[in-house]
Parts: sequence; C-alpha cells; structure tokens
Amino acid sequence: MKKRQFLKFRLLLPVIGILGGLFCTVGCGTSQNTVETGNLIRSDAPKHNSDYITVGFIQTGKESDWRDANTNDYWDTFTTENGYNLIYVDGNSDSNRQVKAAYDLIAQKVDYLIIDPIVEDGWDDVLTLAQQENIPVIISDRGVNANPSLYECWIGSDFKTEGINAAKWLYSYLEKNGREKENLNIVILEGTAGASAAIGRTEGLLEEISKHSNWNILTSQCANFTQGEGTNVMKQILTDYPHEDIDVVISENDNMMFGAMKAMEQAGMRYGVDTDVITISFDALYEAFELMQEGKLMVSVECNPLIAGLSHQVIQDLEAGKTVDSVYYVEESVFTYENAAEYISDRKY
Ligand code: GYE
Repeated sequence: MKKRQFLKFRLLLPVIGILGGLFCTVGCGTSQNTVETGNLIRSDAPKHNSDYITVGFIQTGKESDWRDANTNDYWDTFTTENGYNLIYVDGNSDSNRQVKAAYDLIAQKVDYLIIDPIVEDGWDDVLTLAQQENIPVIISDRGVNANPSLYECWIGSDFKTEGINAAKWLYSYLEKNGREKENLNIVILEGTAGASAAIGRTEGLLEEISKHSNWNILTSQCANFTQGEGTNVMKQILTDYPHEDIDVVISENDNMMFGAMKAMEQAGMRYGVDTDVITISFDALYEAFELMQEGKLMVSVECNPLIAGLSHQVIQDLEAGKTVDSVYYVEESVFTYENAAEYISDRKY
C-alpha cells in the first residue's frame, strides 16, 4: 500500500520542445486538440493547461489486435472530458525507444506516467528518476523487473495462471475423450522474449506440461506476438517436423495462432475439433470466438485488454490522496469451442 504525498498543485508544463527529436512535433498542433507524429505520438488536449491531468502513456506498439484494443481503451478513457491530456507514445516494438520516451516525458514534467513495457528489464534507472521527480508511475499490462517501491502499482493479468489454465484445459479435454494416456507432441509459439506476458504463460505451461510424462514439447519458438511471425515460424516448424507428429499447437496469443493456422492451411493440414491437431491460444479476441464457433480454435484463455478504467481509478484515488493497492489483477475466464456461441455477442474486443 502506498500513499501519494505530492501532487497537490499541478506543475506547469514546460516548453514541449525540450523533448527534442522524438517528440519534436508534440505541441506544435493547430487550434484543434489533436497532434499526430507519424502515428507515434498523439495528444488530444490543449497544451500548457493546468486544468488537465497530463498523462504520458507509453504503449508497446501495434503488435496485435489485443494491443489495439488496449490502446483504444486508453484513448476512450483518458479523454479531455474526463479531465486528461493524454500524451500517447507508440513504442514501436522497441524497448529502448520506450525507455527514451519515459525520460523525455519526465523532462516534460507530465503529471503521471503509464507504461505498458515491452520487456521486463531495463526500467530501474528511469523509474528511479521518475520517483525523484515526483512523477507517479503506473505499470499497465506487462510487468517490470524493478523494485515495486519505484512505481505506484501494476495493473494487469496473471499470466502464469493463464498458462496453467491453458494446460489444464488440455488435460480435461483429453480426459473427457479418454485420451489422457496418449503420447502427445506439443508445439508452442511463444510471445516476445523478455515480455512478462510470455514469461508467465510459458512458465505456467511448462509447469503443467512437466506433470504429464506422456506430453512432449516438440519445439517451442518465439513468434513475437505477431500474426506474420506466427505464419513464418509455423511454416518453418512444418518444414522441420513431420506434420503427423504435431498433436497440439499452443500459441501465446490469438494473432500468432491466426498466423499459424494460415501456415497449416497452406501445408494442407487440418486442425481443431475432429482433427489430429488440438489448437489452444490466449487473449480471446472476437475473431478467436468466430474461429472457436467454427471449431478451428479449440480454446482461448482470456486476457482482458480493457484496463484503462482501472488506471483512471488509481489516478483519481491518488489525486484524492487515497491509498492504492500495489497490484490490480483483471478478471478473466477461459472460453472454448463449446461455449463460444453463448458468449460471442458480449465480446468487446
Ligand atoms: O496477449 C498479446 C499482446 O501483453 C498481455 O501482448 C499482452 C500480450 C497479449 O500483444 O496479444
């Protein structure tokens, strides 16, 4: 539990040009409230206006549909109507760029920083500086490998539990079909190396998989959470291994699975319900529900990107001098080809 001791009066935003190269056009907008810098930086509120809470939001990039839903959720929540000036930075899937953006936003003296870190490591120095400069930081979605006293809180999903749930679903499915004693070869498509979402899911999966001596990991490879890499990595796997050896494909997000499905189709493979390949992924996107309804995807472990409301609540609590928790987990479920039809109309992303 932490309490915010500062921020009773808002700091006037200094000259935005301080941001130099990367941010050179932020604040150079017309009388309208939108500024775009090659889609990398956007801010919708009037600048130099202390009536707004200025929030610097550093996103990972645009690697997946989950990410787009998360970005849009921040835009929809951190509006001028809600009292915010949101400065959005697209990390462009480059963690150095993210760290540099954090330094720049600190120099700009934003009121809050929200960071969706691409990878866990490399944040200590900039978080230490943010604390010295009295800029509270919220870590959103993926975690950081840094002392929790350096930031207000982390809001996101329990990635390890998601991995465990995926493997537990596999066991229950096999058991239901009298197949739990069968030898199984599993292919895993991993998310970005060093990203806590990938680390946690892999850890959960491996922990459960190791409990079954008849389950074998044929190969586990990184496809960076993107659909394109999902296709390419799967294509290579299908070149390297006999197709009939593959019993299960687990992808650490839906988009990589969509890509892998394309590769399997191109290779003439069938997958999903009533085939020899069990398909499992994470996120539970709308498109995943459609594929589950078709029986092509068998399960998607939900990961909820709609977490901006919690970040907003945390900031409001800090503004009111209230204490906030250090961790906020988002509620999530597991959806399958059997229940997708029941839930698809409620999906928001
Ligand atoms: O699963 C994936 C995205 O960090 C939880 O990142 C997030 C993951 C999500 O690109 O689709």
